[in-house]
Amino acid sequence: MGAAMYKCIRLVWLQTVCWAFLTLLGAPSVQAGYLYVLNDVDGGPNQLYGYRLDEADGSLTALPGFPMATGGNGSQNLMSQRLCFDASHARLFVINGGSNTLSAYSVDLADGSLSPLPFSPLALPAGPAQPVKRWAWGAVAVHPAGSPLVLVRDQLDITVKPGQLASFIITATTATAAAGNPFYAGDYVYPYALAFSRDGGHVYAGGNRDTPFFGGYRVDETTGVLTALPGSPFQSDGTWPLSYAVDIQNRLFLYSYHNGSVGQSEVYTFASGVPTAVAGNPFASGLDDGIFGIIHPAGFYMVADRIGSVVGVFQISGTGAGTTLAAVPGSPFASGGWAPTALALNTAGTFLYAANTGDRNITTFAVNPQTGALSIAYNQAQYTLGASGYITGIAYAAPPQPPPPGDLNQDNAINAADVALLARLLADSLIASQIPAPWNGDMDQNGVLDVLDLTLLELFIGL
Ligand SMILES: [Ca+2]
Ligand SMILES: [Ca+2]
Repeated sequence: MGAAMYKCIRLVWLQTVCWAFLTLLGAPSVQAGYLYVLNDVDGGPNQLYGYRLDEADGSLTALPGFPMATGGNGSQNLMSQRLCFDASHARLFVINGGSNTLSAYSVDLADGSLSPLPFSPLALPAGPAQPVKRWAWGAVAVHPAGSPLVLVRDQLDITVKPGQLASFIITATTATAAAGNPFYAGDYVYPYALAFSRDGGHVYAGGNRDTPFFGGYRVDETTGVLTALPGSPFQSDGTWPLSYAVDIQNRLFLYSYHNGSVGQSEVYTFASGVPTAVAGNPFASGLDDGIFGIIHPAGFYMVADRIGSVVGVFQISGTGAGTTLAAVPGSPFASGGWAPTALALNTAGTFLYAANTGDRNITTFAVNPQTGALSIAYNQAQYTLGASGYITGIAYAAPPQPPPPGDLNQDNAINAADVALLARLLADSLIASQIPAPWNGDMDQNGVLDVLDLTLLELFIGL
């Protein structure tokens, strides 16, 4: 067996072991999570569906009081990110495309009920042209620390600079527009999808048209101001770059069309937020219409294929520029409904939820954490999420995760900065009581901080 292959296998093993540690750490305090789904009603009142999860078997129980109207109208737009959850403050945000507003809620994690925040509904920056649906805001995402909140749109009007972002500083009682709202996305950047880097310092958008360009922006966490990164817009290998997801090693995953026709997945590493394609880019996907991406904690990139009504699962191997993606055996997996548009995972990573816009139902997949294989555990009846409308967002809501072992500086990513901190702890021979409690470098969770932990951490990020 070659050294490279051996290292690769060791890394896969390590990724799974680290995920198992995460699950174990979370186990004593596992609290049932909730699932919210948006039925986007073109020109009518948007409907929010709410469910309590059974974290043991993945089943869904409708919450009392749902579906509930968001207080704003929808617009079809066939979007997939019009709903997002801020785990750090238990807040839920919903775009009402037809009313050009944002509904914002505080989620009671004891019973799943929603209470509007004082600034809800928030008026969003107006567009330059009618009709409304041609310039409606398409996607929303929130900084890992809860602020700012960023929205994107492609106005589908090439007579004006069409791609825009908007940013708001969020508190418990206020939403303040960043100076300069809305921001120009950049030439040939037509936002459909949106994702933050792990530390929230940067945000990425693009994917609504057949250009290879996507934008990257620096996020000022105090003012909310977004500034194009040097070199933005960036060029992907294919067109329509979307389905963004960023993993714990701060790598960007996306889906695009090689030569405008063949679906593929891509990986980028960041240097000060600027993306660089990994050496093996792009990777075969076996998908046709990847529309939404999510990272499973055991090291899988999962993509909903709307036209194919399937979900692709790709094993992430290697690190840094040597990162590769390969479809797991059995991928893609048939969804339990027509046209999945968005995905959500529970905290433990044991269940994947696909929102199918064609049949307006949710498929519950059980996830095999060793292989990444999906099997349907439950499937809602057709039209459970309404007799009409489009499903344009799904969000899992639960208390925030404890920081994983290895993220010593608590910036949500595991990288060289954490290795440097751990090396310093060991070099200084600090005893346990001298180490700041959140500096969790005990990778093998044996209660002892030693050189083995440093080796594990270095292996994990490929040093
Ligand atoms: Ca870190
Ligand atoms: Ca240890």
